[in-house]
Amino acid sequence: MNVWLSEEHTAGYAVHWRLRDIIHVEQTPYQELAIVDTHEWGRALILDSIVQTTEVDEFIYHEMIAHVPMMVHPNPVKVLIIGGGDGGTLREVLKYDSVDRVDLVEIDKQVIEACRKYLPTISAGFSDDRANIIIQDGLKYVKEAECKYDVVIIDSSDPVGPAVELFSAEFYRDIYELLHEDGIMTVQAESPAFYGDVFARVYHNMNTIFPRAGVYLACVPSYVSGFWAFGIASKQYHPERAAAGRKPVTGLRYYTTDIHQAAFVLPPFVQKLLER
Ligand code: AG3
Repeated sequence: MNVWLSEEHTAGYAVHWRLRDIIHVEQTPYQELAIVDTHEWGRALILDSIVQTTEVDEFIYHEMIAHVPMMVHPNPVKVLIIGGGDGGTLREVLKYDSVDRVDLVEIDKQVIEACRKYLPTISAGFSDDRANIIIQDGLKYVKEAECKYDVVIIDSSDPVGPAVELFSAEFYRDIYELLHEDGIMTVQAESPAFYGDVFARVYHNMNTIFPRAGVYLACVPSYVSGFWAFGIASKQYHPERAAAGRKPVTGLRYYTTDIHQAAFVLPPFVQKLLER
């Protein structure tokens, strides 16, 4: 099969993925959803022609968005994930015995259904009894929810259309209210190389609401530029290192407590994006 998926990153830069197979395509009320099989990256979830996750490198993104906050908190019990319909972040959070419930709020139930069917290694966490799936708009959920969380993770798609609000200070304020007094939030913050304005905006918005805010980096090869950022905001704990004496769960392939600290070291050009 000589079919290529073309992912346009900017008006002048695109990446092409040669496909082995198109496994599933459907139009949901929110987006065009596809599961494809690639040559070197395994299967991938594609939403509106944007690669959201691939079987080969998803562990990097999911370990870094989940284990950094989970290791800063000394004893996370209740966790909220906004988005994350593929289940990768959920799978990582469920690795902690201290966790007794994870609420996952995803707007598009068809993403969850397709990932459960076609991406079983990523979506395995959905069958865990501690996973509570809520099909709702995350913006609405955080305004109305009454329970409190130790860790909130925003695993969103790019800030396009309705997802724009998931990067706003107002949304972060609602999450602040949902966190316990020592709670922590992490967000995916796009590429500092290509979307420096989004990345800087995430940081400043977090900084206006939370006493501590930081950003950290990881290499996620299948994402735009491969150079990816996360934002972390904390009410109390210092986000740049794991809580004293805390040991990572076994079997991780990217996260270590040394990587955790190293990820917060920013090259000067990235640091500069954060200056106002
Ligand atoms: N979360 C962030 C994907 C952003 C990718 N953007 C891009 N390639 N332009 C995806 C969900 C992973 N659980």
